Amino acid sequence: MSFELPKLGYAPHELEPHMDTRTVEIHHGKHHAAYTAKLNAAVKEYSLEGKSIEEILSGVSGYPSALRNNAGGYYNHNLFWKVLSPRGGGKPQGALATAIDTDFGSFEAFVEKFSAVATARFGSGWAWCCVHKGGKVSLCDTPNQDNPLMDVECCGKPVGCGTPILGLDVWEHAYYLQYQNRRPDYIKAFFNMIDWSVVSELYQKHK
Ligand code: MN3
Repeated sequence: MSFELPKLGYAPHELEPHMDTRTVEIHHGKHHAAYTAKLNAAVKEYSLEGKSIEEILSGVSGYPSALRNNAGGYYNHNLFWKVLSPRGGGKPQGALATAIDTDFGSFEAFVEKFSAVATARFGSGWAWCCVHKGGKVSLCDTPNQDNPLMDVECCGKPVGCGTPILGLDVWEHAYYLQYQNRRPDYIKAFFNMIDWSVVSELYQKHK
């Protein structure tokens, strides 16, 4: 039993014009696929067969960086593709919308703060919106393929940044072909692809 590269819920060209076909093909078919293959090799090497990806992430600090980088790369990209949709955009509804209004003031303020976090992440990494037990939502960012589920520092804390419900890949491989160095344009485009019904489901599941 090994981890599988999840199929996309859309054809690569369907995220146009927000994300170009070639970027989706390379990002999913090469980068994400490579993280998946290397994760499976690390799982075998460290005898972690049968553990869920969440279990592996919660203990990565005890293993060499090959496990941290590839378990993170696998989980992070799974979430990334899952929350995108050709029918994305708009705003969240229901309990998630209420939580965002409570914790950020408004959806517009949330978008502004998330974009600022994603823009400020130096070099390669991720910007996250996470949910906490009780329903609060918060933002954080991590370097490389780290994420808030790992038992490594996030936001200066050892644990406690919550469970990701939305993740934005700000590695250059995620946007360079289409946007070159214009990361802020890519971040704007991201909000035109988010399927808020999927993010809401994750919110309900993990709050
Ligand atoms: Mn990536």
